[in-house]
Amino acid sequence: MSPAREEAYPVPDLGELGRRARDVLAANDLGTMVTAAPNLYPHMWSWDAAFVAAGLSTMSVARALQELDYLLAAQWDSGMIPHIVFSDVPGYFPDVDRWGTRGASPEGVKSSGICQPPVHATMLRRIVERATAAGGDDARLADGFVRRTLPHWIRWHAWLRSSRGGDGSGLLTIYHGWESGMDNSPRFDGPYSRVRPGKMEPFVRTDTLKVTDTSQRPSDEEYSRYLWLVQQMADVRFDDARLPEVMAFQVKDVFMSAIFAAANEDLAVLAEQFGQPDEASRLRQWAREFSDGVDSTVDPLTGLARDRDVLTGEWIGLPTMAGFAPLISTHSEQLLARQLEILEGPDWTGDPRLAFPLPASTSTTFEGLKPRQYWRGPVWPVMNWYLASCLLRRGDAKRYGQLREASLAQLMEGHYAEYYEPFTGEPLGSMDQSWTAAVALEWLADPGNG
Ligand code: 2M8
Repeated sequence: MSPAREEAYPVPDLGELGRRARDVLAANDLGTMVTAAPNLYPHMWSWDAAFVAAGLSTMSVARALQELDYLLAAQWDSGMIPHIVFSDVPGYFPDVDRWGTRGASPEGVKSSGICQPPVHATMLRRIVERATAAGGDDARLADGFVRRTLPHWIRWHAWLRSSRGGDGSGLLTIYHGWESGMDNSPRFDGPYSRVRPGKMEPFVRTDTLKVTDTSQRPSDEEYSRYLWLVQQMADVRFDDARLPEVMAFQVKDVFMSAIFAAANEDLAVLAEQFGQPDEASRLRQWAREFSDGVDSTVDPLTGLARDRDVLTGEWIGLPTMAGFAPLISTHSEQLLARQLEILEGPDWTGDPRLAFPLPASTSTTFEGLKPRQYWRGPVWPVMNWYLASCLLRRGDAKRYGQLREASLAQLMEGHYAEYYEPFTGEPLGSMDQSWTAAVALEWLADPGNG
């Protein structure tokens, strides 16, 4: 780090950061679930819940497992874990009625009808390791939890593999940008441009009532496409087998596929530990299949991984964070080295204009960069922690340490914001985002030096 950078980094007051993170999670906790954020997202989101559970486990393994249990209770008969489990708090749109999932979801479950990236098994493995190291009640609880829930996590992975990745490409298909978790990323501009909304119920958004600077959120036109896709699914009663025939948006999501590859490896470790060697070897096969699938998308010119539009067959090679999918899952040392070089180069964390040397959601030199707009440019703390934790798993304590230092310095500004402006460090979106607080606790709990 340059001397100028060095100076820009105050030594973080870890105690204060940790206390604030705990306060955010406690305030967002409804008792049954920790909502993704107060007001803006007053429900449980699938991948948020997994990150939140990891953060909670630094304080209470029991509370962390309860969070995962609550999510699992909403699992559909097919094996899908829905992307939203609704609380009774009003004020989020689209709500369960607009989703039209009643009858398709299990009796008593109020959920959306799509999925999100499967980070759960990776977070569960983390929690189990933490609990095992603590011993005593924590270890016993985690042991009982894995024994009881392992079949459900395996069913989730089996559903992803068969319904979304059964074509042998080693890549998962998404039918809605919301499934990627990176809703309005420029990755999806091409596929969305071909979604032509038909006749549907009028709607009133609630997100722009809460984030009143509308330049930070997707546009109304984008929302009408999002809702049209919901309607297309509802029209076939969320029948997985019919989605390929009817959906106007179908993308092979490379980042989600890499997450799936890593999660299969983690679930295989748990299956092995808990006496299921056959399941472990099936999961390892999927891990390999999807890590190969991700590697196969890399553009030899840019070195970045690419999505593919299933309906047109076109590659989507924009410089977004998804291009770094191989950092999560590749077995190729050469590819890993090339990706790290790009990551640390002038288009990403090496850009001297950055407030902190952290990867943004798109390259900072990308012509379509919108530094304040959601997934079109801001820095997302949760993603930085996730990528860093993948590097640490590979034994790269040095880079983990650098990302940790910059991430903690970023969070010193006094909020746990959903996302940050890359050049000024201004907090944006929700100011009390649960997963941001959760990953702060993870950074604090794990200095990365073993
Ligand atoms: C955002 O997505 C939701 C829709 O799912 C929204 O904008 O209403 C995304 O950032 C997503 O990745 C995240 O899980 C969710 C809750 O934090 O918010």
